[in-house]
Amino acid sequence: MRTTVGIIGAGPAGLLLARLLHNAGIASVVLERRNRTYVEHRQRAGILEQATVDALRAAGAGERMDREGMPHHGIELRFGRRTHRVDFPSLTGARGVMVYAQTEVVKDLIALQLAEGGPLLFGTEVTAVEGADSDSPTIRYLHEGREQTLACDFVVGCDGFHGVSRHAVPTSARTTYERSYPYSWLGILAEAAPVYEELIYAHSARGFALASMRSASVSRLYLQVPNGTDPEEWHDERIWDELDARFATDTDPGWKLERGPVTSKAVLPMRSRVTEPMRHGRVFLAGDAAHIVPPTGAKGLNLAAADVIVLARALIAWRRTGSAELLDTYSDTCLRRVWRAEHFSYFMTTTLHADPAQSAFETRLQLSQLERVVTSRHAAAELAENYTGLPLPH
Ligand code: RFL
Ligand code: PHB
Repeated sequence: MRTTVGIIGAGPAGLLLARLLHNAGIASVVLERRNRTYVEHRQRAGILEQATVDALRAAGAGERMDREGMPHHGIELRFGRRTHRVDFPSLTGARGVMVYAQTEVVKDLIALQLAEGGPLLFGTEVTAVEGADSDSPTIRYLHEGREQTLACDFVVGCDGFHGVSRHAVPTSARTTYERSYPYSWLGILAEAAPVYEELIYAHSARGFALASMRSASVSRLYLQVPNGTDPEEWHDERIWDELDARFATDTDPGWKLERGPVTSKAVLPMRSRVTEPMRHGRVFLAGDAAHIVPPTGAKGLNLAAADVIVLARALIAWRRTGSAELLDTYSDTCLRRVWRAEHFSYFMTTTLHADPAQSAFETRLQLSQLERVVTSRHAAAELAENYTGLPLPH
């Protein structure tokens, strides 16, 4: 088989790239290791930045998002047993975010790809990418038990944290920067109406907690837990009690979450990692294949979308004019935004979590920083600009 752009991975990065290329008349093939049901039900992100929302709409993939997604104009920060609101539009010049789950973005993009786009092969495991330095890199993959190859003009590795495409960049040409964190998240989905209108990020002596949502009747909630925690140690009542304790305030002592059946429960490690550069020859990396952030800043999916928007523009320019200029600047352009999001995610994570090794002095610094965010317009605007997302490069 032969195509213009071989895309490895049908997560948000691979699927959005395929859609953007299709809209510009550029052929691609998407190869995905898992089956469709698995990909459509993997519980992950929930927050879309303004630029991601705009890009999905422009790509013709925003119809259900605009019907079912929930626009949010701020977040709540709880600390010191008090609650504060950070208002996005007044701090950022009318920017906001959309609560619309990654599962739904992926479902929408898969449906469009299967109806209108090029081949999308599920159950297809890529084993290697060869010839990155040549004019025709090749993807080796296993499909229905047979090894096959896909010859491409370009290969884009959108295969996430555990993918293989990163290895197409020789170790001598790549540098990885990383950090792990001394805590994880226990994430649950519950059939319970959110009793809050906006997301609540809580700093407490008992650890971090986050209240998010999926719809008017489904809550998505997270608790900081020690690394290595077995989710089975946390029966439902223990989770609800702990969430209530971490969100408690002195001003509204009766405030409690609505409880309901917990339908999914998982422990997620927290990591930061960047691989540079995001390109070697005719192989490009995008999304989690190139960089990971801890989820506290809600940036992972949005960075994945930003990468492929920049890359699609570069491939379209190459096709129309023959110029490789934007392909050559792809990695640097993305990495500037990636490092900003890495810093913001690190800031949100380390300011809101209780590191088991942290001293009382460090806890007071966290509280002082949070106090600054809610009392200084400049500090609040810094958070709001980063959270709603910096504009995409032109
Ligand atoms: P994905 O989604 O991991 O997709 C990669 C795809 O590649 C496939 N694959 C292969 N296919 C073929 N051959 C191989 N050898 C392959 N190896 C892998 C995989 O099966 C998969 O389908 O990467 P992508 O597209 O870069 O998207 C990244 C996002 O998924 C990720 O950054 C976000 O989910 C991160 N994240 C959040 N991001 C946000 O922007 N906002 C949020 O609110 C947010 N919350 C979260 C999150 C991530 C979380 N977890 C689970 C780490 C909350 C959580 C709990
Ligand atoms: C989510 O809704 O899953 C979510 C929201 C905000 C985050 C992380 C996850 O920072």
